[in-house]
Amino acid sequence: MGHVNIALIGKTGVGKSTLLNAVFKEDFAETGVGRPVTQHSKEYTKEGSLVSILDTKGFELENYQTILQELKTTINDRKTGDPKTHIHVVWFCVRSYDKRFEDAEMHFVEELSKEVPIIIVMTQCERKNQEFYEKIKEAAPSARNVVRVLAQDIVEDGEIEKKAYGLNDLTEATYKLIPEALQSAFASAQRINLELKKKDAKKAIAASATAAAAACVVPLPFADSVALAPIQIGMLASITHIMGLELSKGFISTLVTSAAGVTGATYVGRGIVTGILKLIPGAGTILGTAIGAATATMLTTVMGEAYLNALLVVLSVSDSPSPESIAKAFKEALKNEQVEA
Ligand SMILES: Nc1nc2c(ncn2[C@@H]2O[C@H](COP(=O)(O)OP(=O)(O)OP(=O)(O)O)[C@@H](O)[C@H]2O)c(=O)[nH]1
Ligand SMILES: [Mg+2]
Repeated sequence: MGHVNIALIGKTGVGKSTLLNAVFKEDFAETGVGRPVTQHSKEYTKEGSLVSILDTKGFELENYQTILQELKTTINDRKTGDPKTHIHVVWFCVRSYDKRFEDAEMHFVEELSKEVPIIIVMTQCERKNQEFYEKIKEAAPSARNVVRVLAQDIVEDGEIEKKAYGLNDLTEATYKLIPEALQSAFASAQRINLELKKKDAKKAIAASATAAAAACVVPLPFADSVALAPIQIGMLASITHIMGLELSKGFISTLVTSAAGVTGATYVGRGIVTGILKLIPGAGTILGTAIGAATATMLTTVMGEAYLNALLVVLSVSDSPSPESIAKAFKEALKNEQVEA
C-alpha cells in the first residue's frame, strides 16, 4: 500500500500527542496538561514504519480558521509533490468526556473533508459515551467514520482502571480509506496536470497568432491565406500534442474544413468562417483576399481557443476521445466563441 501519512487535528489537550505515541509505541511527542503543549506542527515517523503522523498545533476556537487554512494549504501543496508525502487521512480528535462538539469543529470537518477523508477519533474514551458518539455522527455527516479510542491505560494508585483499546479499530478504519485517498490524490494531480497543459497550449496559441500576424505583414508571392494555413494547422497539431492526444495531420485539416460549415447567429465570427474558408486552398472566390495582421491574429487566436476548449470538453468525458467527438466539440466551441467585433 505504500507509505501512509496521517494528520492529527483537534483542540488543545484532547490527546493528539498521546495518540501518536501510542501508535508508535514510543514517547515521541511531548504530552501534558495545562497550557498547549505542542506549539508547532511536527511530523513523526519510525524507522521501518509505513506510517508518518503529522502532529499539529492544537486549535482553540479563536484561531481555528487560520489552522484550517494552513492545513488545507499543506494538504494541497503535498498533493502536487512526491506521492510519498501526500496526506491520506485526517484523524480529527475530540475528547469524549467534553461531551461537546462545537460549531467550529463541525465547520472544520465539513470544510476539510472536501480535501481529504476524515475519521473522527473520540479520545480518552473511558466509557462508551454512546450518546455523544451518536451526536457526533449526526453533526459531522461528512466524516467517514467515528472511532472510540483510549490510547493509554487509565492508572490510579498504581492500578490499571481501564486498559487502552481502540487503536486496532482506528488502524482498520484508516486502511479502508487509503485506496480512496490515493485515488483522490491522483485525480487532483490529473487536474493540476491539465492546468499545466492548458498553460502550454495557450502559449502555443499566442505564438501561432504572432506568427500569423507576421505572415500577413511580410509580402509573400502568394495569398495570405496560403501562408496562414500551415501556421494554423500546425497550431492545432501542437495543441493536440500538448493535450496528450494523437491525431493525424489529415484529420486536423478535416477539422478546419468542417469548421467552415459552422453557422448560427451567435457565431460572431461570421468573419471567422470567411477567414477559415480563406485558409482552405480552393475553398471559394475569396481565396487570395488580403487578411490584415489584426484579423490574422484574431482568427488564429479564436481558432486555437475554440479547439483547446473543445479538447477540454471531450477529455473531461474520456481519456481517448474519438476523432468524431473532437470534430463535433470543435464545431460547438466555435459557435460559442465570443469575439469582440
Ligand atoms: N490515561 C490517558 N490519558 C490521556 C489519554 N490521552 C490523553 N491523555 C492525557 O491528556 C493530557 C493531554 O494530552 P496530550 O496528548 O498532550 O494532548 P494534545 O492534544 O497533544 O495537546 P496539545 O499538544 O496541547 O494540543 C495528557 O496529560 C495525557 O496524559 C489516554 O488515552 N489515556
Ligand atoms: Mg500535543
